[in-house]
Amino acid sequence: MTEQRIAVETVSTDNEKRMGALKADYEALGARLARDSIDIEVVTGKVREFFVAVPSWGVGTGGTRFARFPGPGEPRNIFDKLDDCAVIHQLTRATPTVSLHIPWDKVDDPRRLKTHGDALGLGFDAMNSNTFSDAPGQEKSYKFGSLSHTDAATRRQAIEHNLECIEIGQAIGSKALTVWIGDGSNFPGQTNFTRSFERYLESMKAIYKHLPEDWRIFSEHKMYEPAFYSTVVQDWGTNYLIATELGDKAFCLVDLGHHAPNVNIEMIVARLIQFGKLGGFHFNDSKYGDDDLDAGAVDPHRLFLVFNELVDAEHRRAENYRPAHMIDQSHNVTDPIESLIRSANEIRRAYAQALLVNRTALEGYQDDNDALMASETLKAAYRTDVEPILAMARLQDGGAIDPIAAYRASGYRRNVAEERPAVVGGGGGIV
Ligand SMILES: [Mn+2]
Repeated sequence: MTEQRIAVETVSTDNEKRMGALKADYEALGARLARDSIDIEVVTGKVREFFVAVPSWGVGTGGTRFARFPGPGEPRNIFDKLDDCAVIHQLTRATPTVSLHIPWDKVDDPRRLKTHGDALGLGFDAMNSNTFSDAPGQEKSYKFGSLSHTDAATRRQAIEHNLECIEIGQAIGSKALTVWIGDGSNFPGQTNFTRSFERYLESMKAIYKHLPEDWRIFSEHKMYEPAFYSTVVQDWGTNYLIATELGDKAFCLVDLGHHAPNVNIEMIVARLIQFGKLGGFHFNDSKYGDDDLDAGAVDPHRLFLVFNELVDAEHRRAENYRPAHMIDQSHNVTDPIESLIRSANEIRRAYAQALLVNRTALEGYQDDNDALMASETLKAAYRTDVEPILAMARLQDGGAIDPIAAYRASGYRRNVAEERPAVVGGGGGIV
């Protein structure tokens, strides 16, 4: 029996109030879609089967390099974090797994994580290693790099850390390792591009050698930051080279915030799908850089265009296509639970809208070079308000019609603030 963090009655009372309106809206949308020969039940069914993993680090308040302003009831440890993640899943029914970060989520016995997750009905998605900061008591520093470091002993330590992440992951049922490194340089001439990439590849191969048969490894590219002149894994091209060099279990992870402004991310996604190397996503949104804002909050159309590529791949049964969906965000001015609820819904919204694209018509317009109608075909799907589908999907799985309203009605944050001591703010640094 799954332990519910929010009283079931709170959710059902809030749902009662909204049930009549939802039924009317759902019926109206169903009739509208039926005119285009789309069965709303089929779309709702697909949305119900679409899931995205929540990052354990996302339920704590984030910050910028200037400051962090903690909110009430901050999770004290990974068990509190899992409780918060369970709330998000209880209300959205879209986030049954959590992505852990080591060493932040390390406990003496990883089986305790599994037991706590099981009780809450949560599983574990990809493990994230951390060689971009120094853990207390760590022998070698990553100040000048980790997997690509000039010093062999430092590289060895970074490799061992990744192997430890795999080991912990195996104990809790994870099946993937995500590797993002902060390695790079701040000044021209500081590092030799070729040598540092050679060292990185050698280290990654050492990790890959120990990857269990049924696991996948995701490498994540990022054009800049924390290194400001160059990073070792800077773009999708380099990422593709890595995945190809390593082998069949290696894939590229696309974090939407890790590109130059105006880069055509949906096209990168299409290329990686075409060559069987798309591993998955870190969803978030941004205006200027790696802002880690809520998915779909700034540019929902871009999110839709990414999903248009994903549904296209699903539609033509692309080979080696099994992307992992994960959120990677930092919540600085909102209640992290509310931001993650909203993000999970926005990601499902983009998926539902992409499912409405008339692909046969689109292909015809593309073949006829009818640019306007091809563009209109995408626009027609994007303009459709699919909220009744999303709400119905949540309701049918026992979630909330309006999850943020139900969350606020529950008083969850107030309640946990009573047992979790207030965190003092201050120093900068994203957590
Ligand atoms: Mn990321």
